[in-house]
Amino acid sequence: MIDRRSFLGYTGLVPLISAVPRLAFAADEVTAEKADYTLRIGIGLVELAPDHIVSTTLYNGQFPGPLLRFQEGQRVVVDIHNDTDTPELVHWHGQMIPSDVDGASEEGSPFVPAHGMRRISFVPKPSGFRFYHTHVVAGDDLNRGTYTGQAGPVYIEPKNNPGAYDREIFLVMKEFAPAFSRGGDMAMDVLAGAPINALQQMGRTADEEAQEKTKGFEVGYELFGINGRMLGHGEPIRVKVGERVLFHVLNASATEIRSLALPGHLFRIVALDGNPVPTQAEVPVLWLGTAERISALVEMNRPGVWMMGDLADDDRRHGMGIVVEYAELKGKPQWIKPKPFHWDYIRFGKTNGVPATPDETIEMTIVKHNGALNGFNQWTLNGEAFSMETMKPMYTVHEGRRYRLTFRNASDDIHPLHLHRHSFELTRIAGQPTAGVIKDVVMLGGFQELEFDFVADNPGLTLFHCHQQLHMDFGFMALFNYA
Ligand SMILES: [Cu+2]
Repeated sequence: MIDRRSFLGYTGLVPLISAVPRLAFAADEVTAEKADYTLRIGIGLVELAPDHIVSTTLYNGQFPGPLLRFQEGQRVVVDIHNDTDTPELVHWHGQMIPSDVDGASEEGSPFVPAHGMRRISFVPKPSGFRFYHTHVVAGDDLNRGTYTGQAGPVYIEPKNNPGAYDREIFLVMKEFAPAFSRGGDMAMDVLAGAPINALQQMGRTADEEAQEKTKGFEVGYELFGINGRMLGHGEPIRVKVGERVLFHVLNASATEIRSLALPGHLFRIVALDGNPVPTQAEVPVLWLGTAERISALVEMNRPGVWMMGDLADDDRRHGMGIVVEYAELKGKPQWIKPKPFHWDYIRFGKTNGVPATPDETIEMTIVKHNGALNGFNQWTLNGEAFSMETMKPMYTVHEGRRYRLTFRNASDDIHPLHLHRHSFELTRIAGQPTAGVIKDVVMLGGFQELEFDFVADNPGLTLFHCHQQLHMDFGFMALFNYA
């Protein structure tokens, strides 16, 4: 069981791990202060189960990486050591920090050199559930990028603590042992809203024009777990009747959309991507795109021994779940398949919310080109695939202006769209207007449309991309530049 106390105990040790920097720094930088946190990137083992021990790249030799608790607005110094043979990047997902420490080379953040280190410093914000993860390109290397175990939760303590709960539990959902497969993923019926004919037609045209008649590679996984343990192999979450547990759930997958249900219980959504929602609604199932976070309160009012797990039977049987056990009860964990449930962000928005008027609207149409890059699908935004060679910014924004991004998805894939260094407000999902839901990743449905607004309030190069590693590595990125 990883509850707040044990996580705190663990993170308490982190600052004690320190080492002599192997790179030269400006003298004042080194002597001025000692790091508040140290992250070591290195190969290690994750014991998902006694007979399933995987070797992968980790933070501080553990999966997930240590929970880092920051205070909103209080500057932190982090030493990042890279004990691997390849340059690395640590991205502080969901934080509004400068480009050079954000951890994306496209924005100009320096790499942490192989067998070297980098000291960074930033002021954590905004408050809420964030995370950190590697931001290198994996391409065709399944030992790189988010296919590895380089992910860990961040909690930025707010100035005012919202909500009443008895316990806080962090859950990191993650697959291991990836492999490429042909034939493509099945489209999933996850999100509210219907496909748009014109976008389906555009998708068919792209399929016809593609040189390759087969779909490109997708990634599948052998092993699944929550907090690095397969279902039934970690400590169960032990609860008492009447307890109110606040779950902070992170989907740390490289490529997959995940679901989570606890039979007989409802989740009261209090925050999405760490940001409190205007309307707290109860749902039977959580759906999370890659890199999305959900904070949900569960009232423990249905005694039993339960599997809290993914709806996908195959993934759950291969480990995607965790046992929830009421005090004094023993026995085989029970799973009850929930009724089909569509995820609809609008439920958590303002009632009859009308968003502010944007100063400018930018439209992006997303097209998949089957197998166009050595068997990998290529992705284009308005006909252009992002080039890692030129890293040319596609859009220029002006500080203080409000931008509306309109996305049109001419593919059957769900895309978890992510904007760095800014939050955005959802303003329209599948034709329905909405306001008040603030996020940094949002799932765009297959052949659907979506709009979000962001205010250009954090000058510096800013990366936008799909958080599906296969999509971002093969074209699905764009850079925003401040004028
Ligand atoms: Cu995508």
